[in-house]
Amino acid sequence: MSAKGTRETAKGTGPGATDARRGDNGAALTAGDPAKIRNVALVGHSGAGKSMLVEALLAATGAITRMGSISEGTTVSDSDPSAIHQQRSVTLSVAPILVGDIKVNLIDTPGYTDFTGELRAGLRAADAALFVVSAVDGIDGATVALWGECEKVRMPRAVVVSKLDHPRADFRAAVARCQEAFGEAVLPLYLPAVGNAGLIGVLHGTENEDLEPASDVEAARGPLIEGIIAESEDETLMDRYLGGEELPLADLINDLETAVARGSFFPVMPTSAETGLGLPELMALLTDALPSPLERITPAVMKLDGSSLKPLPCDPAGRLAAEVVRTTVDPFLGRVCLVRVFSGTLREDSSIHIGGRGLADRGHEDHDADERVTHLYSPVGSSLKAIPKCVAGDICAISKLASAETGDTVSDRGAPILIETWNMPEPLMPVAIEGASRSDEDALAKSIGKVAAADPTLRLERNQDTHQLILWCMGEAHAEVVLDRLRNQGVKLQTVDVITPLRETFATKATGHGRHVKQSGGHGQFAICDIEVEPLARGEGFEFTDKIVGGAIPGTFVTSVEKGVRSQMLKGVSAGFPVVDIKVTLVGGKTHSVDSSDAAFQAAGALALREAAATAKIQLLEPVSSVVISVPDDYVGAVMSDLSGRRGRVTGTTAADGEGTEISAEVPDQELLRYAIELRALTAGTGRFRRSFLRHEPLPKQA
Ligand SMILES: Nc1nc2c(ncn2[C@@H]2O[C@H](COP(=O)(O)OP(=O)(O)O)[C@@H](O)[C@H]2O)c(=O)[nH]1
Ligand SMILES: [Mg+2]
Repeated sequence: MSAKGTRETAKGTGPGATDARRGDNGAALTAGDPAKIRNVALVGHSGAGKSMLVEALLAATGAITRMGSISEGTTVSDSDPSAIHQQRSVTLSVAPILVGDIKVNLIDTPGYTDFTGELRAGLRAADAALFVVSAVDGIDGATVALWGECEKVRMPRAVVVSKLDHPRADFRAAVARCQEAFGEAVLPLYLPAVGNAGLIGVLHGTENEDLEPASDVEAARGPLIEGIIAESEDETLMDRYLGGEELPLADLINDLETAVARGSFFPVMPTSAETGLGLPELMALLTDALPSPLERITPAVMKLDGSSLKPLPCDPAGRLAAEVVRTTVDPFLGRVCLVRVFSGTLREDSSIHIGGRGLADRGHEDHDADERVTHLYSPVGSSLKAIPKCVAGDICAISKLASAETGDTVSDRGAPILIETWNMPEPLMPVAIEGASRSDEDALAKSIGKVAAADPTLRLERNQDTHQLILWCMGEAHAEVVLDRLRNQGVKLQTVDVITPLRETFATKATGHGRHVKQSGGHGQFAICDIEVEPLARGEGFEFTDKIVGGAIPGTFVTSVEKGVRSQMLKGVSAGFPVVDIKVTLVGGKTHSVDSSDAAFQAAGALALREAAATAKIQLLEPVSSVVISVPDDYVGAVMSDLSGRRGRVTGTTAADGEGTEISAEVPDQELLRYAIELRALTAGTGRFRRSFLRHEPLPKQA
């Protein structure tokens, strides 16, 4: 497998380093039947143990022969150089395991808020979510909010309590925290036996006679059974149970699995990646209770012209509908796309259509292209194993697609379609960068496009006024990853302060005399004009009137004066920012029959505006944005008082649909430079905001 060999060299672990750990359950890599596939996204706080759990499951099923480590950067999930550097996952990563004859695609997502774009993509590719919660730590607000989002779309979920081997681990306390955060329908399906020697099933019991059940197993049984039958479709069960009947175990397990697959009941599973505790039970849950792709509704599809189509079934023989959930640029393979197939079958050597819409504001123009699938792979982290086909419900990687970007639809060339795109988060933290030298500027211009194409959570802006190159990022950790990627392409660059594009205007009336006269020898220049400048209201722009009587300046030169004034307005008259909201009236001037010219009157017009500015009061204007912040009610007070510290004006609050409050405010852009991270800190990761430019307002002296 040549592709695999190059990947390992790229990882810097030396050729064959990963091979030594790779087992050979290769059969897991091609699935033929959607009923035998599970796609599970591991989500939760950074450091909860998701990547180690993936590693442990890979080892337990023989996909790798021994586990890698987070601190050494040798796990299957975290192979990105930035991930190894930051010691946390920065991208989503897929690794399949084979449990019995079922292929489970484990989709590891980064927990850190900066990388929610990757998390969204992971959930898009998944049919169920595994919330990983550390037995040692609390549950953060962002994870609770994510649970709420999954609830809205009825995403099937289970909770894994991790790190049970840890000296401070307390499973019961962790379950109590889960119930407080996620609700009553979250109940343990297993409890650790005394000494963490194994698990005892609250329903299933255990076949291992050496295990000593913890004292609370019996007590947990009643609530679990009630929890299951409360969600059961069989309404007679509750009556039978309340009537004292002993319900058959098989029926209960059956109902449990149905409720989990429907997204109405959420089992809690104790585990330790370190000791392997709970892994067999977790694998059984993944295959038996979590839904196959056949049980999930596929995303909406439409024709290229936007007209809608009937929903596609998850059928390998159906029309091809697949989606690029992630793109990376591999130094050896070029572009590698991670693809979830929703319908039909992707085959090696087939002709496909690639279409992308709706991300023009992120620098991705709408596009359509016909391409060929030359190489199809099953991904195991960043290692790729060639496969001949990928059926509906499965996840694969395609290399060497020239035009594909994250969010694009892959369909049949003969029957092209588009899948409705998912919600990608808006990057709100600006970082200004420049090349260390002129040649680095050129290299930067070349590389930045590639980096942006791979990352829909990055937005590029070349600011018209300040000429700065701005990277709009999700936060500092994301910015660091983006800068790393640019530096890895050999670009020397530095970050600089973001300049807020101010404006200038006249706060008082003024008159200006523009005299551009050069008549010493040769062809002379002669233009004289007098103007009056008055302030206009905010947003009115520019007005020019000609009040000359008696034709002191002929019409063509009046236009020249206006041109000169306009070009001076772009350059500014005081601090180098464009002048806006003024009215200029041409009131007088002189012309020479030979020496007057367009150029001379332009120069005179510009000079007249500068002269007027010298006697007027010039006011700087700053951009102000309209901001809408959504927070849980608990944080409304803190957010409001923080806003007033930012010179913000709250214009209203409303109850958001669902829960929490939406605060509308007007805030100067200058005060929003780091709001993406500061709001997060203020609200324990739960606050979100969106912003849009509103208007320019006078910049107060002290700002
Ligand atoms: N004691 C113990 N530590 C663990 C376990 N799983 C993960 N860790 C440690 O917890 C930290 C975060 O783990 P990681 O898998 O990167 O978490 P992620 O951010 O959720 O992917 C690392 O230092 C791991 O070594 C476990 O089962 N037991
Ligand atoms: Mg991780």
